[in-house]
Amino acid sequence: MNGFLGTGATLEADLNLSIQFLMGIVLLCGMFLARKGYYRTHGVCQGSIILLNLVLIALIMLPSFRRGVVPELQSKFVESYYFLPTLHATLGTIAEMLGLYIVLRAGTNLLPKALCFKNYKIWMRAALVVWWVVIALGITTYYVWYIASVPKTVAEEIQTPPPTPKEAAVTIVNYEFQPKDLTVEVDTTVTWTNRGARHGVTADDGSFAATLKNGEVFSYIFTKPGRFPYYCQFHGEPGGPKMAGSITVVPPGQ
Ligand SMILES: [Cu+2]
Repeated sequence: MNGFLGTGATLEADLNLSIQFLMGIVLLCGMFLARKGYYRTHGVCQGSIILLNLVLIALIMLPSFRRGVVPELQSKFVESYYFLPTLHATLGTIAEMLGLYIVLRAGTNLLPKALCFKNYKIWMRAALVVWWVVIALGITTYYVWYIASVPKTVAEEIQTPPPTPKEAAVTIVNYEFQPKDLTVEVDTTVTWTNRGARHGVTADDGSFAATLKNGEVFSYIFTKPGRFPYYCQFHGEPGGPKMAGSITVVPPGQ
């Protein structure tokens, strides 16, 4: 399902981005609460944000990182597409742990004396700065994943003539090819349009291969009858069952 920010990102990604940004603002407000002497409200405010963030990490960010980044991390670490989310995830983990530590120290008596810091201001300010650096990295990751290359605007798409019988379309959305299995006549041009993070379209028999960022398209003309399975080289493998699809090509008039 597409999100509400109009970038072609998933609803999850849009929700997460918006909530993270709002949480950063709430943390800043929480800082002013402490300055004014409302320590209890301050504690509840910052503590809730840190716990809410833990939920978002578990439900959205960690799964997305494991799906989109981990499989390609070793070979493509230097690319901003993989490097930025990795830096974001590393610093984000540190920020979350720092936050939990401060909550334990300031809000409970659970920590042994040796682990208790004295200078609240320094620890809390450092955590807030790291937290905002992480938010900035998260926004940059969102930009690189979903906005950096969107060559076609919606307006251009509307001007594109409707597909003739010899053209067919597959949309890549939410880690799926839609439709997953498509039947076309010989000499049909099939066009894949990516409406998500980076994906691939690779024939099992190697006859075509492409990598598509969000908004990019790839076309291939099928000139011979047969069944042509393909997969995403980032999130699937030949034969499925993960991210894969097939084009069945039949003689004209069938
Ligand atoms: Cu994919």
